[in-house]
Amino acid sequence: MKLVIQIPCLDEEETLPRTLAALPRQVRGFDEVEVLVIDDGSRDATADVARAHGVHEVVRFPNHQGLARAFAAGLDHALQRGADVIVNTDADDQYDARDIEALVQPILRGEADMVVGDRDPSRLAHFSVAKRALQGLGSWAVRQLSSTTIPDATSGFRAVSRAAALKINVLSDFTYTLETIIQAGKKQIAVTHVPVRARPTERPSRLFSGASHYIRRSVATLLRMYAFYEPFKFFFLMGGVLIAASTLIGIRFLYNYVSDGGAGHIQSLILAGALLMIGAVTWLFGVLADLVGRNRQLSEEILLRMRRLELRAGSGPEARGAPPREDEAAPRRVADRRPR
Ligand SMILES: Nc1nc2c(ncn2[C@@H]2O[C@H](COP(=O)(O)OP(=O)(O)O)[C@@H](O)[C@H]2O)c(=O)[nH]1
Ligand SMILES: [Mg+2]
Repeated sequence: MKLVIQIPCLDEEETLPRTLAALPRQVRGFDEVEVLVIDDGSRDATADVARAHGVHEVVRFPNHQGLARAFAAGLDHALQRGADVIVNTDADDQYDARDIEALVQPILRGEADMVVGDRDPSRLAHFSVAKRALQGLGSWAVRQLSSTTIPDATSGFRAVSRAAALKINVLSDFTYTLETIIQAGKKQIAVTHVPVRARPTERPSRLFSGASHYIRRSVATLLRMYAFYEPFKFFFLMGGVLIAASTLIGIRFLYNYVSDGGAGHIQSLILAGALLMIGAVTWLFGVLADLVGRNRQLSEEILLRMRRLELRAGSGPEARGAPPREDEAAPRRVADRRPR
């Protein structure tokens, strides 16, 4: 069994040595522990610092591509290295590396394929009241959308099994945290959480430039995720609001028509008609978006099979001819073929 610990980094030369020094060299249940650093085009010496501290692989982007891409690239490289379990942690030493052992346990016991470290943000003294409230709200929205019970959705301290890492497709170009939980919920990836310790970090966030940036990006991410994973509901709701408004205005027109002949209220009639049409078209969009969504499911299935074939040609359990896990999906005649 191999554990790969991945750390996405942006300009982390200062805190990375401390983070790396704290990582466990051995973890119960694993024969090997490796460290992978993804340097997202840092302008400081992050990659050199990582190499100097003996990490097993540094993936360096020539330009800045964002945390979500770095996370996804990390999963890809960890899979290529033959990881059975992948742990993601932050470079700012926020998460206590001693908790890695607890984080991987639900996967080792076969109870989950994704484990999110729960910092209990409502009680984190070093978070401001506003940050705690925002995180609480964001986590609540993610729970609604994903039908999971994850209390701390923005936590970057996570463990994912090989099977889950193969299935996850990060599409956001901002952060992976919310999207991966929603995907886990939608793709029937068993997800759970364990309590972890978190330390205050003094350095400014690399991810957000301030509270308003944080809110804008999080709301945009959640709205997009909702449209993406529940397209029919999303457009049905939007169309419903328009049609409800059209009905109210229409009733107002009818009332005026009956009471005083409707003279001078023709604008209401036009507005009601226009809203009704836009609402109906929005519902039609919902049907289209639903069909597109089905198509995406097929594409994701193809991607999953391709990843397996790719990995089979390279290294890792697939290359050694290990059969895919039972629950990884339905009949897979192509993927099940032994390598020649
Ligand atoms: N690759 C990459 N990593 C990032 C980016 N922004 C933040 N990170 C890394 O993601 C982790 C969490 O970032 P941090 O600034 O601590 O976020 P916060 O704790 O949510 O404020 C750290 O390891 C950062 O180096 C980015 O744009 N690209
Ligand atoms: Mg941090």
